[in-house]
Amino acid sequence: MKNILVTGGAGFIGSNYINFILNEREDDRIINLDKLTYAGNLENLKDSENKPNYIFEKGDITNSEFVNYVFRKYEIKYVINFAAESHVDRSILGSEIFFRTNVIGTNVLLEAARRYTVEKFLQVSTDEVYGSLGPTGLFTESTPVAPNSPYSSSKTSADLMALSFYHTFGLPVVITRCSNNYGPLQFPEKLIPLMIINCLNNKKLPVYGDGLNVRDWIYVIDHNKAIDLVFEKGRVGEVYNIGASQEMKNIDIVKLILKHLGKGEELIEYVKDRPGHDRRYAIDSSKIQNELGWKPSFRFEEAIGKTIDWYLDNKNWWQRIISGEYQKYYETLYGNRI
Ligand code: NAD
Ligand code: TDX
Repeated sequence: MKNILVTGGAGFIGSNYINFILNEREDDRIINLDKLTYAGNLENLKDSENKPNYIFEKGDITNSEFVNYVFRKYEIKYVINFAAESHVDRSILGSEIFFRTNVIGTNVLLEAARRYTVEKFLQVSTDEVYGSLGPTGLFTESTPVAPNSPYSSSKTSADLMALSFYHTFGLPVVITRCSNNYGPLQFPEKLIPLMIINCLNNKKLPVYGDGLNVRDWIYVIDHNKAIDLVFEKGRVGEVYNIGASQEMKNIDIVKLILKHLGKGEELIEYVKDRPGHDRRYAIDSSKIQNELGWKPSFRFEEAIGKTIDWYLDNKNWWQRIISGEYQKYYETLYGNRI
């Protein structure tokens, strides 16, 4: 049995990961360490919470005393670090917490991993570390890092730190860099759930700038299968890009959601652009495909429909979220843009 510390397991990707893994196998024990920030929601884990090999510990990855206690208590030998502040717009409104959690928090975990001789440490990272692309080309693992937002610069710092722990101390670190995820349980500050929910509420759909920025979309289950493979078989000291080669312009996604929900394009509202808005992301994932045999199984056209249906079927989940603190954030961000 492996004792796997999963941090940030109450967030979007982490909770999908835990639910998926605990459904697949019973021989690993997952210890989910999460601070339960605005983005963390234990309701995401209701399918897993009663499983005997699932444990939840509420805590902050920047608290080294607590992190060390968790490593000791559960004899942690494996770490998958999902925990992060993850939203670019919030990092523009206030960057401090991004550097605290994403950089200091990762440092605390790496130090604990050294102390307790962890056998694998997977750092979940993002394609945003590579900066922005022009109309052509793809990010490969050897593309130089050139982050543009406080969020992406904090993730880049964490990546470089993790690699330095491999080179200096021989800590068995591996890094995944994935493109934009979508699917069930995504917090409604991100493009796809925000547009679905606004559409269902007949609210305006705020498209930044000219709407022609491009993102490369991957269904969250495909991302998590890739993480699992890298966790099991990825070579330490290496970076693996993850992406499903499904580039879309933002405006085309918004129109697709409107069409799927039978609403008119008059709901679209072009608003002031995000400062420093990266124009295009696109991932070359041939390394993980050729070396580890991963390939994505969901096509965007099909999985976006599944995702929209999930939000239609789970109105209670997102209504509870948007009725609280989130309302204040929405006013702060979009009040200034219109
Ligand atoms: P999310 O914001 O939905 O979830 C983050 C989770 O981390 C939450 O449960 C939160 O409570 C927890 N957390 C935050 N600060 C913490 C702290 N100090 N201590 C302990 N827990 C803390 O994020 P997500 O979209 O699920 O992203 C997960 C990871 O994947 C992040 O590292 C992100 O950078 C990376 N990533 C995300 C995407 C994407 O499209 N969402 C793409 C590539 C990489
Ligand atoms: O209201 C909006 N209007 C809009 O036009 C929002 C929220 C977004 N956008 C645009 C900005 C981006 O071009 O949509 C695109 C996607 O935006 P986000 O969902 O905020 O994602 P992004 O900034 O691309 O970052 C995401 O992918 C990489 C995740 O939030 C990161 O955690 C991940 O690392």
